[in-house]
Amino acid sequence: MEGTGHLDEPAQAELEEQASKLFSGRVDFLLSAPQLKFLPEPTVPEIAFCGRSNVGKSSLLNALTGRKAIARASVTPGRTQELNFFEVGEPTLLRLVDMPGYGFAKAPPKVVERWKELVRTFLRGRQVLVRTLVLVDSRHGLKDVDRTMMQMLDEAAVGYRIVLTKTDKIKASELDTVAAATEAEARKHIAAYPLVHRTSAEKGMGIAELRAAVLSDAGV
Ligand SMILES: Nc1nc2c(ncn2[C@@H]2O[C@H](COP(=O)(O)OP(=O)(O)O)[C@@H](O)[C@H]2O)c(=O)[nH]1
Ligand SMILES: [Mg+2]
Repeated sequence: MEGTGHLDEPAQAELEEQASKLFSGRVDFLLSAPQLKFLPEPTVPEIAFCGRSNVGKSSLLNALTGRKAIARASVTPGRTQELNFFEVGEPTLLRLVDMPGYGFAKAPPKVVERWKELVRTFLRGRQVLVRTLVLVDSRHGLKDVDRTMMQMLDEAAVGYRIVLTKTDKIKASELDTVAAATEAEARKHIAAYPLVHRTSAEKGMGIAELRAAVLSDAGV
């Protein structure tokens, strides 16, 4: 999808330039919150990232911030149950929140319940959370665990963008099909942005536009 969807070309280019400057500046890991009592003070707008384990979340965070390893890629899939906070800007203008991955194979029901509880409470109670990005592997499209996540976001009234990842791995025609199907489903969700983002952390596709969208969502 094209940037924020409602800007003319010069305005979009300027927003991308501004976003690129911001994200190439200060980006620091702040803290990791295994429980909600460890959340940082809600002082700036936050944008959260979520998706199935292995969807490419760490890689996307690294691509957005132009870092090699701000977020560790593939530690042990499904093991991380913390919310990781990163601060962007000097002084801090916004935070990125790396949410625990979901849909990992053979997770014990207790782990899944714990994940749901943590995420649901965070989504409902976090006043500064302005947007969530739901990452979806473009090779697979939406899965039931993504739909569960989307429903939780609808219920918490947290607006979200669906971001297709790893688009370098499929043909353009296949990407069009997946994007269309995903958008058709997004339109049925109250809190979903109707257009999907197409990204490749590997090739850099869609990254500048997504950065601009994040900046615009943060309203800074
Ligand atoms: N080809 C390709 N591979 C990717 C892309 N993004 C992530 N990957 C690979 O997918 C795997 C999982 O990525 P990671 O960022 O660790 O996923 P996470 O578990 O969601 O944080 C790694 O082997 C990455 O190298 C991409 O845009 N293109
Ligand atoms: Mg990761």
